[in-house]
Amino acid sequence: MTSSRVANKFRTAFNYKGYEVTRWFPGHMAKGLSRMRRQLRQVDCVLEVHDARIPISGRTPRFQETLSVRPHLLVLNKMDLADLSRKNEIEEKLGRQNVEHLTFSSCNSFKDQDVKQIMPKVMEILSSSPEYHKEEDEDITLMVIGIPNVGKSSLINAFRRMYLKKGKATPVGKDPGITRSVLTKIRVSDRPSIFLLDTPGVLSPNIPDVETGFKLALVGAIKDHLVGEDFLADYLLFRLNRHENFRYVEHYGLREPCDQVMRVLGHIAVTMGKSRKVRMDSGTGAVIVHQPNFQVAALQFLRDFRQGALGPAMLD
Ligand SMILES: Nc1nc2c(ncn2[C@@H]2O[C@H](COP(=O)(O)OP(=O)(O)OP(=O)(O)O)[C@@H](O)[C@H]2O)c(=O)[nH]1
Ligand SMILES: [Mg+2]
Repeated sequence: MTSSRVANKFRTAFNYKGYEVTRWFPGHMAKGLSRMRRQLRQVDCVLEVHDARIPISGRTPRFQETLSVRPHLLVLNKMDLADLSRKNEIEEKLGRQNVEHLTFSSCNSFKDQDVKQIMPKVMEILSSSPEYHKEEDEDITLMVIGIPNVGKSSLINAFRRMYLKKGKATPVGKDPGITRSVLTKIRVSDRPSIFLLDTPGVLSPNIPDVETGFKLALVGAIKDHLVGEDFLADYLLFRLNRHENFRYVEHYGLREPCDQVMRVLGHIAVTMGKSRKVRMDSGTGAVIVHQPNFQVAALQFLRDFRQGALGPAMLD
């Protein structure tokens, strides 16, 4: 069967009816944003980090409004997890949204090739900025901003590793909302003398639509329970099939691609040996039956996707 004939069997649109994404704008985000605004005067350039798998959606409009008074570089990070076959189209779209300076990076590899290009770009942007007048030995301060979990703190640690040969200065973690303390100033280079301000991930107080919420949750920028793991797993399956990315079939040992999430999750749960006991009424009394643990399977499916085990992704 050719891949396009296989794809015809699948949903061509996801039915969002009845789905909701719970609002998530905790106090540390509001506080963070107002502190960031106040500190702007000391900042020479803003590095906005975003996830390369959602290059267009999910950026916070408030950043653009309030922080755009400073030179700006958009860093699309986690490129190791992204399908960048439509890179030119992405660059054009962002150009139309007034993104003048853009670069891609991955801070998961110790080669740091892509991270190495960032500082020279920043220097280029600064030297072409009309307001920028600095002596050679003056400190340069960059503020790293972005939504949660895109790799802001990882990027800072990568710079330190690269330029100072020093270990982690700011904690990173797989869940969104790791950096909470506002504006930690971290030295990343001696010559030139460069400091980076790490900031907490900040979302829009209201996520504009359910689809954006699903995309943000899939890349781990918001917590799963705001959408619901089972809905999210269904959305992931829809996206994989829609893009004819059938790596999951081999990864989980399925016979063929499938558009029914419960069947896929049931198979994953059985392969993992995960079942749960459920009380059922048999008509003559309650009996305990063993069912596949769909919840555990959904979490595994999401985890595998986020780690790149199901292939590179592009959600926009
Ligand atoms: N695959 C991959 N993972 C990355 C990359 N950069 C960061 N990560 C991982 O993404 C997760 C989040 O990284 P952080 O640096 O804590 O992200 P953050 O933007 O500072 O997150 P908050 O502080 O929660 O806003 C961690 O598990 C990192 O190891 C990358 O380029 N590729
Ligand atoms: Mg952080």
